[in-house]
Amino acid sequence: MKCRVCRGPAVIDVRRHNANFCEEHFLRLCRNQVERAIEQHRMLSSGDRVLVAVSGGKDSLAVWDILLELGYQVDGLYLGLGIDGYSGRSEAYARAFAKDRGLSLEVVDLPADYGYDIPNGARAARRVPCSACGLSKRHLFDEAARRGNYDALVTGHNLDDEAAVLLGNVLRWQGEYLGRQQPVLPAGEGFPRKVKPLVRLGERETAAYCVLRGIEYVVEECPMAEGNRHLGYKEALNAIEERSPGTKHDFYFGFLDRAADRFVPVVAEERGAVGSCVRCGAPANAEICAFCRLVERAGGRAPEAGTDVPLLLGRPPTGGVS
Ligand code: Q46
Ligand code: ZN
Ligand code: ZN
Repeated sequence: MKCRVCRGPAVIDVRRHNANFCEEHFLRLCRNQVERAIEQHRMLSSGDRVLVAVSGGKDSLAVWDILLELGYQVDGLYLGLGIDGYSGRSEAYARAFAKDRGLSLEVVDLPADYGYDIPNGARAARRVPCSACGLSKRHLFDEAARRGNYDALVTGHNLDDEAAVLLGNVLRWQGEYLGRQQPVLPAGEGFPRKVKPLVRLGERETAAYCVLRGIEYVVEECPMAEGNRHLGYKEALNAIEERSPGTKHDFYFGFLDRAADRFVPVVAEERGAVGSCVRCGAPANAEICAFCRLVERAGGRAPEAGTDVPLLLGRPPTGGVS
């Protein structure tokens, strides 16, 4: 197996590109793909202050690392979900990554700061765990980005994630969700710009990137994911990809090129009609936002004003996160 670029010994094959790469040229490929995604979709500008949502897994640590390599100023935000064992291990990887590199990491912890955890809170609120989790993440990531005055919020969604979500949304023709499938959601009405710089990389590639860069990450999957639909869609797409490499890429980027625009007005309508939550001040379509309702039903509590002091590691933040 020889590297396509230098003909030296290859360490990985990327069937989608029908090519093998040595370590140096694979790492370069990953950076190039991220750079290309950022340029193509106008995700970030040089000088942007960026907040990355870090889970301790391969994708979010890889995107943090690549964005730093590309010269962006990036701080991290870790959200503790209170999932037995898994959350503690994930947090340890996120903290170690930040500490070793002198980076700023904000830690928000659902049990300590909001009085509920995902498994019990979801049960009390009669939601499935991933729904309570997704709502909590969206609200708290948005809130941290606003509070810290960041230009953009980065998530580690990769090509496998986006293709699987797209498959799920297409199977049910969920217009509002299809409108959100853009790799960039522009800022507006209290929402930060949200970007997904890993959309041109598959999860096998982000895992290999971490291994080659010596980045340690939590390998186990969240135990709540077991049996959820999203995993089923990933498995189905993996089976198709195995037979026809490049299908995930063509499915997702074909959607972006030919169909995604049709669904954007649905999101614009949804985002346009916002007022403010009377409890937390976040943008909301009702008197009390969905997150505050979830906290209440989950038996938690919103932190009193001034007591929500995030933990910071590494160098002090350069902006409003304190
Ligand atoms: S963390 Fe949360 Fe995922 Fe775990 S509870 Fe579900 S949504 S599976 S990305
Ligand atoms: Zn090479
Ligand atoms: Zn609220």
